[in-house]
Amino acid sequence: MLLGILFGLVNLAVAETGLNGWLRYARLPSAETLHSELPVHVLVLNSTETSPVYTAGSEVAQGIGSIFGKKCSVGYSSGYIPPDNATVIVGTIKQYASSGGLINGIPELEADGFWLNISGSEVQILGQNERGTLYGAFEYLSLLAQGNTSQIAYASNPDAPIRWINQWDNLQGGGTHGSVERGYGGPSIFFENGTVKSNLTRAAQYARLLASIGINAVVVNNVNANESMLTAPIMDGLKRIADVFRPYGVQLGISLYFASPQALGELDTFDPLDGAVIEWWHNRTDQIYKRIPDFAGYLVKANSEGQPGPLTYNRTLAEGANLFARALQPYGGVVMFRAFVYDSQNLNESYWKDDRANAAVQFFNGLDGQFEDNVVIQVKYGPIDFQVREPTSPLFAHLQQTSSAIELEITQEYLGQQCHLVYLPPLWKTVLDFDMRVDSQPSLVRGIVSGQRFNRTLGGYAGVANVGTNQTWLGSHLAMSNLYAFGRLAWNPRLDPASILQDWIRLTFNSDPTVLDTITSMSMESWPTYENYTGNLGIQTLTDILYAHYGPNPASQDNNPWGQWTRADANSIGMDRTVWNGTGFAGQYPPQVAVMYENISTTPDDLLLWFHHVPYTQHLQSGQTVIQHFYDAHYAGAANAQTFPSRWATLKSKIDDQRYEEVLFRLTYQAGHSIVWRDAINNFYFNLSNVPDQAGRVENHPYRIEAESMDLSGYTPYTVSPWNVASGGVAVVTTSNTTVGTASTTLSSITSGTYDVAVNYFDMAIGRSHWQVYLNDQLIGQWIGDSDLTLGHSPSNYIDGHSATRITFPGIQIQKGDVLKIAGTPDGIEPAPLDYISILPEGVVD
Ligand code: GCV
Repeated sequence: MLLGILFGLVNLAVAETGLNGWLRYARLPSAETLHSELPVHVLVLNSTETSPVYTAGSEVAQGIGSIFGKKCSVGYSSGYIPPDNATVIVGTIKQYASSGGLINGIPELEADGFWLNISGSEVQILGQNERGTLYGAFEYLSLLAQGNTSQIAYASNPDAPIRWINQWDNLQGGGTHGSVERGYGGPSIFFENGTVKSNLTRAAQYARLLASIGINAVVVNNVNANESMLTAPIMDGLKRIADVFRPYGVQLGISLYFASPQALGELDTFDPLDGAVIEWWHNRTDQIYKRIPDFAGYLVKANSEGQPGPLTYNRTLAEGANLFARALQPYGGVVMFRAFVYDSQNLNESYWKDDRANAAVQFFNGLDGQFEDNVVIQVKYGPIDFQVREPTSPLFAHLQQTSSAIELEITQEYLGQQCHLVYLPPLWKTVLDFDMRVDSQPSLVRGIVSGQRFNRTLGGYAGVANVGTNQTWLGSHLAMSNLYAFGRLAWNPRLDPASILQDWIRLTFNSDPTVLDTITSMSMESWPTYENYTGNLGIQTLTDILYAHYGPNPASQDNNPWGQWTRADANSIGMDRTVWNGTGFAGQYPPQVAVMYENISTTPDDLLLWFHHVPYTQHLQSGQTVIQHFYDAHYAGAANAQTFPSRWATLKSKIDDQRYEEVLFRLTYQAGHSIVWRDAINNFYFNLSNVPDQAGRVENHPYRIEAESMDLSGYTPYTVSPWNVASGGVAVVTTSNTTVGTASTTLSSITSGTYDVAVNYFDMAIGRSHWQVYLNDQLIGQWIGDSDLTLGHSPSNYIDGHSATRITFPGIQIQKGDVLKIAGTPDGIEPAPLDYISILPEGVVD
């Protein structure tokens, strides 16, 4: 069956590509019966074609036509509202009042807020501003598309003014397109050949999707920025992007390269206090605003991971941020200044007290209150870097006279790169709902970033999305729930992740109860499942941090200056971040939180190894030991991932074929890769600690046959690095680039019956090898190693945890004594690597 999926994808009848995301406006099954409750006309108040109000009117008419098959006309009024039944009135509150509309009873709205009043076929959508009107229109359509035509009247206001998307797009690097750093949905939709694309259709479609979830700005280029962003041709191109964004109320921002004046050869310094540098930035900012009057502002990564910044000149981070802030002030622009500042070269693990997690609070120490009012400090949710679990960044508690925004990573860099299903809002909520207890008072992170807790007027949310030209935007249909939920939470962080998800499912697929229940349960289980088979108890995602950030490589965390250390040795594991004996990080929190993390007994199990260095035999609050928890969690996580494909399969015929097959392909891959993860981590810690698994599972695989122990011809054993990503540490590779290798075995100790035959192999990015499986010389399956292309995760050129994968041929009849043979044909320098086969009785996973 899987073979059919692998080869059948291209032949499926064209169905839905995912391009419309959650804005499909699919015809409702109950459409006809609802016709009488629907408007027939949209009246748009005072607007020009580039205004979001105009867009709102067209969207409503188009949506009603598409969802209900009912024609809805659009009219435009410049000052008078004709009496008319069955009409949707669309405009700003101000336009409505000046057209004679009665606004008594409508609550005061905040910037970008809206009033939505649905009374049968009479509907008012009134925004505080033009953008708010469009948000109201999308809210109305979201209700309709979910079959909700109830009478309602309410005002909705965003929790925070900053609701920005960051794209890490490069001007070049993805063939003719720009590449996207940590992007898994293809190359840039904004850049090609070192400049802005001529065709910006996708940019406009993106703005439409984002407007529908309340996003009001996009920073279009990588925080590792290029100075040429500020050259005239690129600024002209940026103007074109801003022009296609504008009808959707989405403003454009850019990331800056701090040393631009020098890098462009125009000055010999970039010292932020130098008069010529100050003038240079003012001048460039003027040039941008001449082209883009509603330009949102700058995003700045400074003195981090090799980027220049104010510290290069011994200036403070505040002096650096204020340089840009002052240039933007005349225009109302904002500087998003990143708190991700650390020294990645000089951290030394042999010093017990060195700790990258301390960096942000240390670098910003004493600067609170020194930033201009239009500076917002953009803080990653945790102190390291978007790991599967981190404590909340303590910096949020230190910025009381400075606005802050939380940076969330929608693109799943350390969380499976869109090849593993991970619905992120439950993770995000652990941070947004975290109470910092500043001055022993309630201080939820969401209250801090919205500005409410410390009375700031700016602040909010930055989501690193990194969509690409792939029709699914993020590379995976199910990953789009994360983008959708980011916008919804930025608007209202009190929402429940499951209920946001269900809106998304109804809009993206349909309201069938099986569809709703299946996708909800899988998605809500997905983060704990992934955490279970990757990195537990706050040890971080145990991925390869020196290469692709994708597959397992626990050893890569330590013995380098990057500071994502685990300090695992033969007896113990974890970072001691206590004040009394460790790096002191726990003391960066306000006292009530600090005391909780300082003590092992009050530290939650899921962050134990983040804060404490303990023996593997340390008992958790759950009663289990650390090491046994590792083993059990990895088995539980991988076991749950095995259920995803069959649960998804219950949706066949309930959703369109294309999306059904594409999702099934990814979930099947995830099930296989989760076993690679499980074994790599368990083997690594078993080998290190020598503590056996109480359940006897680790390094005990009764259903496996190692390739290196089969009869080999044209294949030769190969020692894999890291050893733990291959079963037994060894794979086989062809003896040359042109030799077909075979590995055969006689199944003499098997009971005749029906089995699933799983084959673990390595799909590197350097070739398209071809494998065939024979039973007694009869072909039972074959595949080409090109899933690295289809999947879009960071490619690997090596035999490692990123390329390790599994394919399963279910329901194979095997007789005792049958001969199983794998033939591997290399391609280029990819030597058809093979790890092992498993002959699995029904229901067994190994
Ligand atoms: C854009 C991590 C990522 C980098 C990213 C950086 C950042 O280190 O791996 O790709 O750079 O964070 O957020 O600046």
